[in-house]
Amino acid sequence: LTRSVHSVAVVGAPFSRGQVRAATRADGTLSLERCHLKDFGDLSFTNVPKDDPYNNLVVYPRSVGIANQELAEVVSRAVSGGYSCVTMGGDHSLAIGTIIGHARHHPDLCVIWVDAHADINTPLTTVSGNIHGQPLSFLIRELQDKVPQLPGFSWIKPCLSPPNIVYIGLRDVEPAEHFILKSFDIQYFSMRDIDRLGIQKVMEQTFDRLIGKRKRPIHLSFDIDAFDPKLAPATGTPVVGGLTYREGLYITEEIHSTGLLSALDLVEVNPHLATSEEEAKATASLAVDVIASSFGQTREGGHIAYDHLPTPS
Ligand code: B3U
Ligand code: MN
Ligand code: MN
Repeated sequence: LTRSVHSVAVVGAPFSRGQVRAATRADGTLSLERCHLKDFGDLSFTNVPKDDPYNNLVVYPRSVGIANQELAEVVSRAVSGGYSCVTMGGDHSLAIGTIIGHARHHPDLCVIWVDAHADINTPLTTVSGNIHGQPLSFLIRELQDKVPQLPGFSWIKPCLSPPNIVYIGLRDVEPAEHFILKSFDIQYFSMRDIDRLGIQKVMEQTFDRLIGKRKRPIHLSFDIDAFDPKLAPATGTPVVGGLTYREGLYITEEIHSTGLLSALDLVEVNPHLATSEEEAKATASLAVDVIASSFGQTREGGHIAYDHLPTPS
């Protein structure tokens, strides 16, 4: 009954310049059953002085650029070392670095993006100016003739194509983002789709699309704001009507059972935005549940703690 031990690298990326409000690493210690954990520590990002907005709008481009360049190095080192790589954010702009770093070793990876938001604005369509609303625009090859080069972004090599991305949980998509999803035929399951199909069909169709024809490594980019704000209040841009706890964990349980999870981002947990200690704790422990479940913790219990029953003497 014993399962093979999984090697998991944990990277802290307490990075907040992709959005205006600060974000921090989901706190608390992480321990995973059946996993050998290697802590790569918290990255200390380079401070970029005079990081003026691009176009008077897109904030901290150089800081975001260089932080992601460093993060990509660490993730690619972890993945080439045989680890599955967990990155704890930090805001969602860090997915630029984790996905590029992951793709250096696994160019054929696919992405499951669990989020209330599509995070696919270009620097020319963004309204907020925050780069955490734009990471996918820098990663999709087919979009590059619509994406200007930001200062600090020259190292970036887009590594994704529309058929290799599926979104789950969308419910706050801007008009330009919707146009991109439709014109590039990017698959998404909005909250409405989840209501109609149920989370089980959603996962079936997700895997049909991404790994139906060919097995490939999965990059799960999980924004905690995909959950309903009642469950995950400590986040920067909560949106009503999100995933239930059960839907969220079903997603990660199914991803675990493919055996293909190779990197995971857990982002947008921000204890500073909680209005009470309980809110901060609830959000952080939800994040830990998502990670544990992605690496094999099941709701029906473990299979390793007991391998025989005590006999009466
Ligand atoms: N779409 C908006 C809001 C947003 C995106 N991601 C988050 N918020 N977390 C934007 O800023 O581009
Ligand atoms: Mn996001
Ligand atoms: Mn989001």
